[in-house]
Amino acid sequence: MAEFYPGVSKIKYEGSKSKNPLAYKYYNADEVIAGKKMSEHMKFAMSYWHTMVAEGSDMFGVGTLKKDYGSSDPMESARNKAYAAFELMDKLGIEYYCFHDRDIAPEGASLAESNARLDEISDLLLELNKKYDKKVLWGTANLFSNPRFAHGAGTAPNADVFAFAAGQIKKALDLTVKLGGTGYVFWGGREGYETLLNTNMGLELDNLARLMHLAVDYGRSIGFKGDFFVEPKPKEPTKHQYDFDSATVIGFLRHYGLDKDFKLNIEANHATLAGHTFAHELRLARDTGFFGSIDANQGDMLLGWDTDQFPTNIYDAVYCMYEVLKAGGFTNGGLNFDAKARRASNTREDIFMSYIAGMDTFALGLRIAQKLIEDGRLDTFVEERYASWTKGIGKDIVDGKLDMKALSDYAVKMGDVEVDSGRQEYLESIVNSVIAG
Ligand code: XUL
Ligand code: CO
Repeated sequence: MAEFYPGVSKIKYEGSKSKNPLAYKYYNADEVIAGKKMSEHMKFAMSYWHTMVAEGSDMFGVGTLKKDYGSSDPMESARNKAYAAFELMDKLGIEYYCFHDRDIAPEGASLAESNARLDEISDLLLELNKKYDKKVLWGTANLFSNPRFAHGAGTAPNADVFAFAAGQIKKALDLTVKLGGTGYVFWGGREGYETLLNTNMGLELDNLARLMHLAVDYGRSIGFKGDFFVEPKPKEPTKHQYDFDSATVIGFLRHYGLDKDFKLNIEANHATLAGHTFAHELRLARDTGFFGSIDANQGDMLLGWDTDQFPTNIYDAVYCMYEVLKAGGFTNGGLNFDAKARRASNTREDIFMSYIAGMDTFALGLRIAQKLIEDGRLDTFVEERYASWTKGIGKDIVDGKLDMKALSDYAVKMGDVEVDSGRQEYLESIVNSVIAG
């Protein structure tokens, strides 16, 4: 098989002093940190859509990096793309990948033809999974690119569109199971609305939940034991996306009885679009039992849209890995790079440098987060800050022993309260000192 990235050999760990652009400086796959190999902590995944498909077009210009994989025949190109994907993962030492149905095989003239194409390409992917020892992290269906989904998929006003979406999800679940995936993602796509003037919101929300229930029932019936994930996003493409943020999604899942089967796939850039930090979304998921998987990327705070940049912000990676470690690590989820090289980063080497930058950033994040936990000052501070809840009146409140009258009597007797310092600046300086080493 022809090499698609001939200028690049296997990327190795060379340590922080290395100036080699095609080497890891912090990601050392087999190094053990906190009892686990770095590769097991991270579960890095390649996103098929950005890495293998998107050519860098934007609304002002066409693509800057051709990804036809040496053929103008769509199926030949899809096969070559699969070989290229495994060459890339092998060279980067990435174990997992994530895909939409339409990323791996071109859509046909009918659902039946599209499905037949998926059967053919997934046979090849299965063979390549075995040959290279790679796995699917999660699969999903593209329910947003084709014009039939202009008004949504599960939330479309037309029931035929809902049925088509269900057909696609059924197939995408078949593929996920066939390829050994441990997750299935619902990202809203166009599940939202532009104007209430044409929208029956109540029905749309009910239908979205119906589609998810159908997916769970079908998935479990074919032996899918992994997690279903919802990936929150507040806007883009629609003005009001129903899966706005983690809190909204958790409420939705509980309201519709989906909370046993679903967890969250939290994306950094989506968190910031919702006006939250990445860490906030992760903490909420962890504290409510919905922590599942992560789409690692970053936005540009001055732009305010979903730029899907490769993550290079060390603070964000530290706070993210802090949450991952505190959550006990990934089970069915992992760190998927839902990220693309900038349009002007237009060579095949750039995609390697982009992954190296992202993986090294998260490796640094893991190393520093573990040091912060070992350091213990943050944990101790928080523990002491809430100490009043473990004894006396606080414990009685938690144990449900006091009513409003009893609390009022206590407050009247107590006089005023002495309020302690939150010490934010001091705590931030601890983080800096641990980062600086
Ligand atoms: C879109 C997005 C998607 C999902 C998968 O913003 O993040 O790529 O991750 O559909
Ligand atoms: Co994403």
